[in-house]
Amino acid sequence: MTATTIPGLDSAPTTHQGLLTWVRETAELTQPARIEWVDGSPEEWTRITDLLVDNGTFVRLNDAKKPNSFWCASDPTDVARVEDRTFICSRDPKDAGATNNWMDPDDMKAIMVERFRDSMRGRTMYVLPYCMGPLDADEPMLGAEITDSAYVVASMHIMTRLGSKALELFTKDGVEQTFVPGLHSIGAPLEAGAKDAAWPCNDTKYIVHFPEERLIWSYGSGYGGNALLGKKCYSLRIASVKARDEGWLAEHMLIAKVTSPEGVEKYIAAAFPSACGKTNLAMLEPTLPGWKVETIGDDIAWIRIGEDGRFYAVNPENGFFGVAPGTDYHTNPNAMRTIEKGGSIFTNVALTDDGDIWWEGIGEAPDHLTSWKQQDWSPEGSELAAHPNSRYCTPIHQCDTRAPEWDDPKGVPLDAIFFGGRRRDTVPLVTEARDWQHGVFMGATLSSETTAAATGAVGVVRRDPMAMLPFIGYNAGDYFAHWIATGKGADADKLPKIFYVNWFRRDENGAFTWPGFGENIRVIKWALERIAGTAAAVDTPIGRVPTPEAIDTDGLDMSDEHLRASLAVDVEEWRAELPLIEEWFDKIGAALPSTMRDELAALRQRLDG
Ligand code: GTP
Ligand code: SPV
Ligand code: MN
Repeated sequence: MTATTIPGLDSAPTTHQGLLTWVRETAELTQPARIEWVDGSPEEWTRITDLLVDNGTFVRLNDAKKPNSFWCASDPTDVARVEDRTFICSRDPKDAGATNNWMDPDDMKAIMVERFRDSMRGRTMYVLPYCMGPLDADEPMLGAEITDSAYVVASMHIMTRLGSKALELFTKDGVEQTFVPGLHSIGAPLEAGAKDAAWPCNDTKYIVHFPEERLIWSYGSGYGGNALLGKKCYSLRIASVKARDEGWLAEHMLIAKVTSPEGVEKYIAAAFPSACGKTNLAMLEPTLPGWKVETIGDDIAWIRIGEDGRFYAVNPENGFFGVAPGTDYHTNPNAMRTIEKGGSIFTNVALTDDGDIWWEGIGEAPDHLTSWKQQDWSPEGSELAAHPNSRYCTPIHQCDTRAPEWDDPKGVPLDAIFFGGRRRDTVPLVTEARDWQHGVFMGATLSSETTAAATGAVGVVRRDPMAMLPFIGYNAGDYFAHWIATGKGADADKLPKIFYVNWFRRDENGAFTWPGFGENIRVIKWALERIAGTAAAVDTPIGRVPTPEAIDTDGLDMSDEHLRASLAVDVEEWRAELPLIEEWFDKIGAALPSTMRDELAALRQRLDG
């Protein structure tokens, strides 16, 4: 079939020649049965979700419990990001660096073109124009995804500013604007008369970025960060390259507004690796009376330096794609209230017999469930009902705690940046960096146990710089240099203060030493008091940590022993980190800024001193 005979090609609602040419060429390559231009309307949501129900991909939830919401189970092999199949195909391998998979872009394209050839046969090819970040930004950050997955269409309805309003911006002021093209295919052509799978995908997966071309090609997976290309692929991997070139930062960070009982408003951002607490902190319900936390973003921050020299952060997303297990009215009541309102997609959680959702940590299990593997499940069995990386996908506009300025194109001025990881030992509850460069060192050497958010072993400690290991679109050494340069370019007293936190330290019985969640406001309070110059700290070899008295423990139900254990800096444990940091720096190689080695040498000296 030549593309001109594919239904839908002629009905393009745009005159943008670049977009039209790309759509036509992609249709000729992938040979879909029809083409649909996605408009992002509520009618379209209804039509697409109905289609997904008819196809057996979605189960409509009980309207009385979760209105306009859907349960979905993926193929059991397609449940998380695939880091070993994710590539940065820069022209020069040096530009991908030691932390990314690399292949020559021409070689990669030759392989992938054969994968994409005829890959949409029998399917609908959807064209999704979208905008990451506010539509009224000076430079709207446009993208277009071509996909053969209706699940992706429904999810992008929630996660991005999708459809007609974004498409209008493609020809803003009569000028054809640039956009990031993302081609996605699940790699499962549907032969005539064949019955479709509920979650079609391919055993072979490629998640590929061409940074110089600002281009994304994704094949074989329908899941989350592999397939919703506006999220990690665009807003982190491609955006980080653009940010390097233009002097800003694209980071894996939540953004929140914190108001004290005195009414002082501060903005914070925090980078924690996947499944390490961003969404929970972004929606935190403070246990300290009078404190208020409002949500601006829960996963990604684009940070630009304003005319006044401060760091302004914008959330490019429009919804939450949050980890379900562990979420309940005690840990994250605001997430619960958000999803209760409906319009949500639940992937790989369990389904109750009365058409509601369930997961580990949401309360007592009913006697019978349909597990994420679509099997009968009862509490007596040993299998998990929900996959550990099961997710809710829900619109940000129905989150009661969203800050009024959440979609201000200017962004919000950051007062503090928190780096954090999941470590059962070594890393104390909170440490304040001495200065910007020391803070960058803390971020660059951040370590965390791997989680179910990516395929592979769980619980293995690895370096995850700025929580960006799987998302830096270029050389990690250059990325650290960019962080240092960004700080140098800004007014020193306007720089956000940097802190390093760990909610996940454990005692000898394996229990968390710190209660976490809503109690984390106590740590934020200390950090903001440090900025104001009113809280006490002790200087340790790794940075400044609170004295136990400096943490507000009013009304906190926890032993003094656990508090001290949370805050402890154990010199021997930190000495054991040194060779690991050394090894990590050796891996990064020549691109590592010498200041990072200086920081390591200084840390070593302080630990020995
Ligand atoms: P991604 O969406 O994958 O980027 O994860 P995230 O960083 O947003 O993590 P999220 O807030 O969803 O938390 C991941 C898991 O950690 C969930 O099971 C939470 O219940 C748990 N968690 C979050 N905050 C805390 C905390 O302060 N203490 C403890 N013990 N667990 C926490
Ligand atoms: C993460 O893994 O950091 C996520 C989920 O937020 S995904 O969208 O799959 O990247
Ligand atoms: Mn999250």
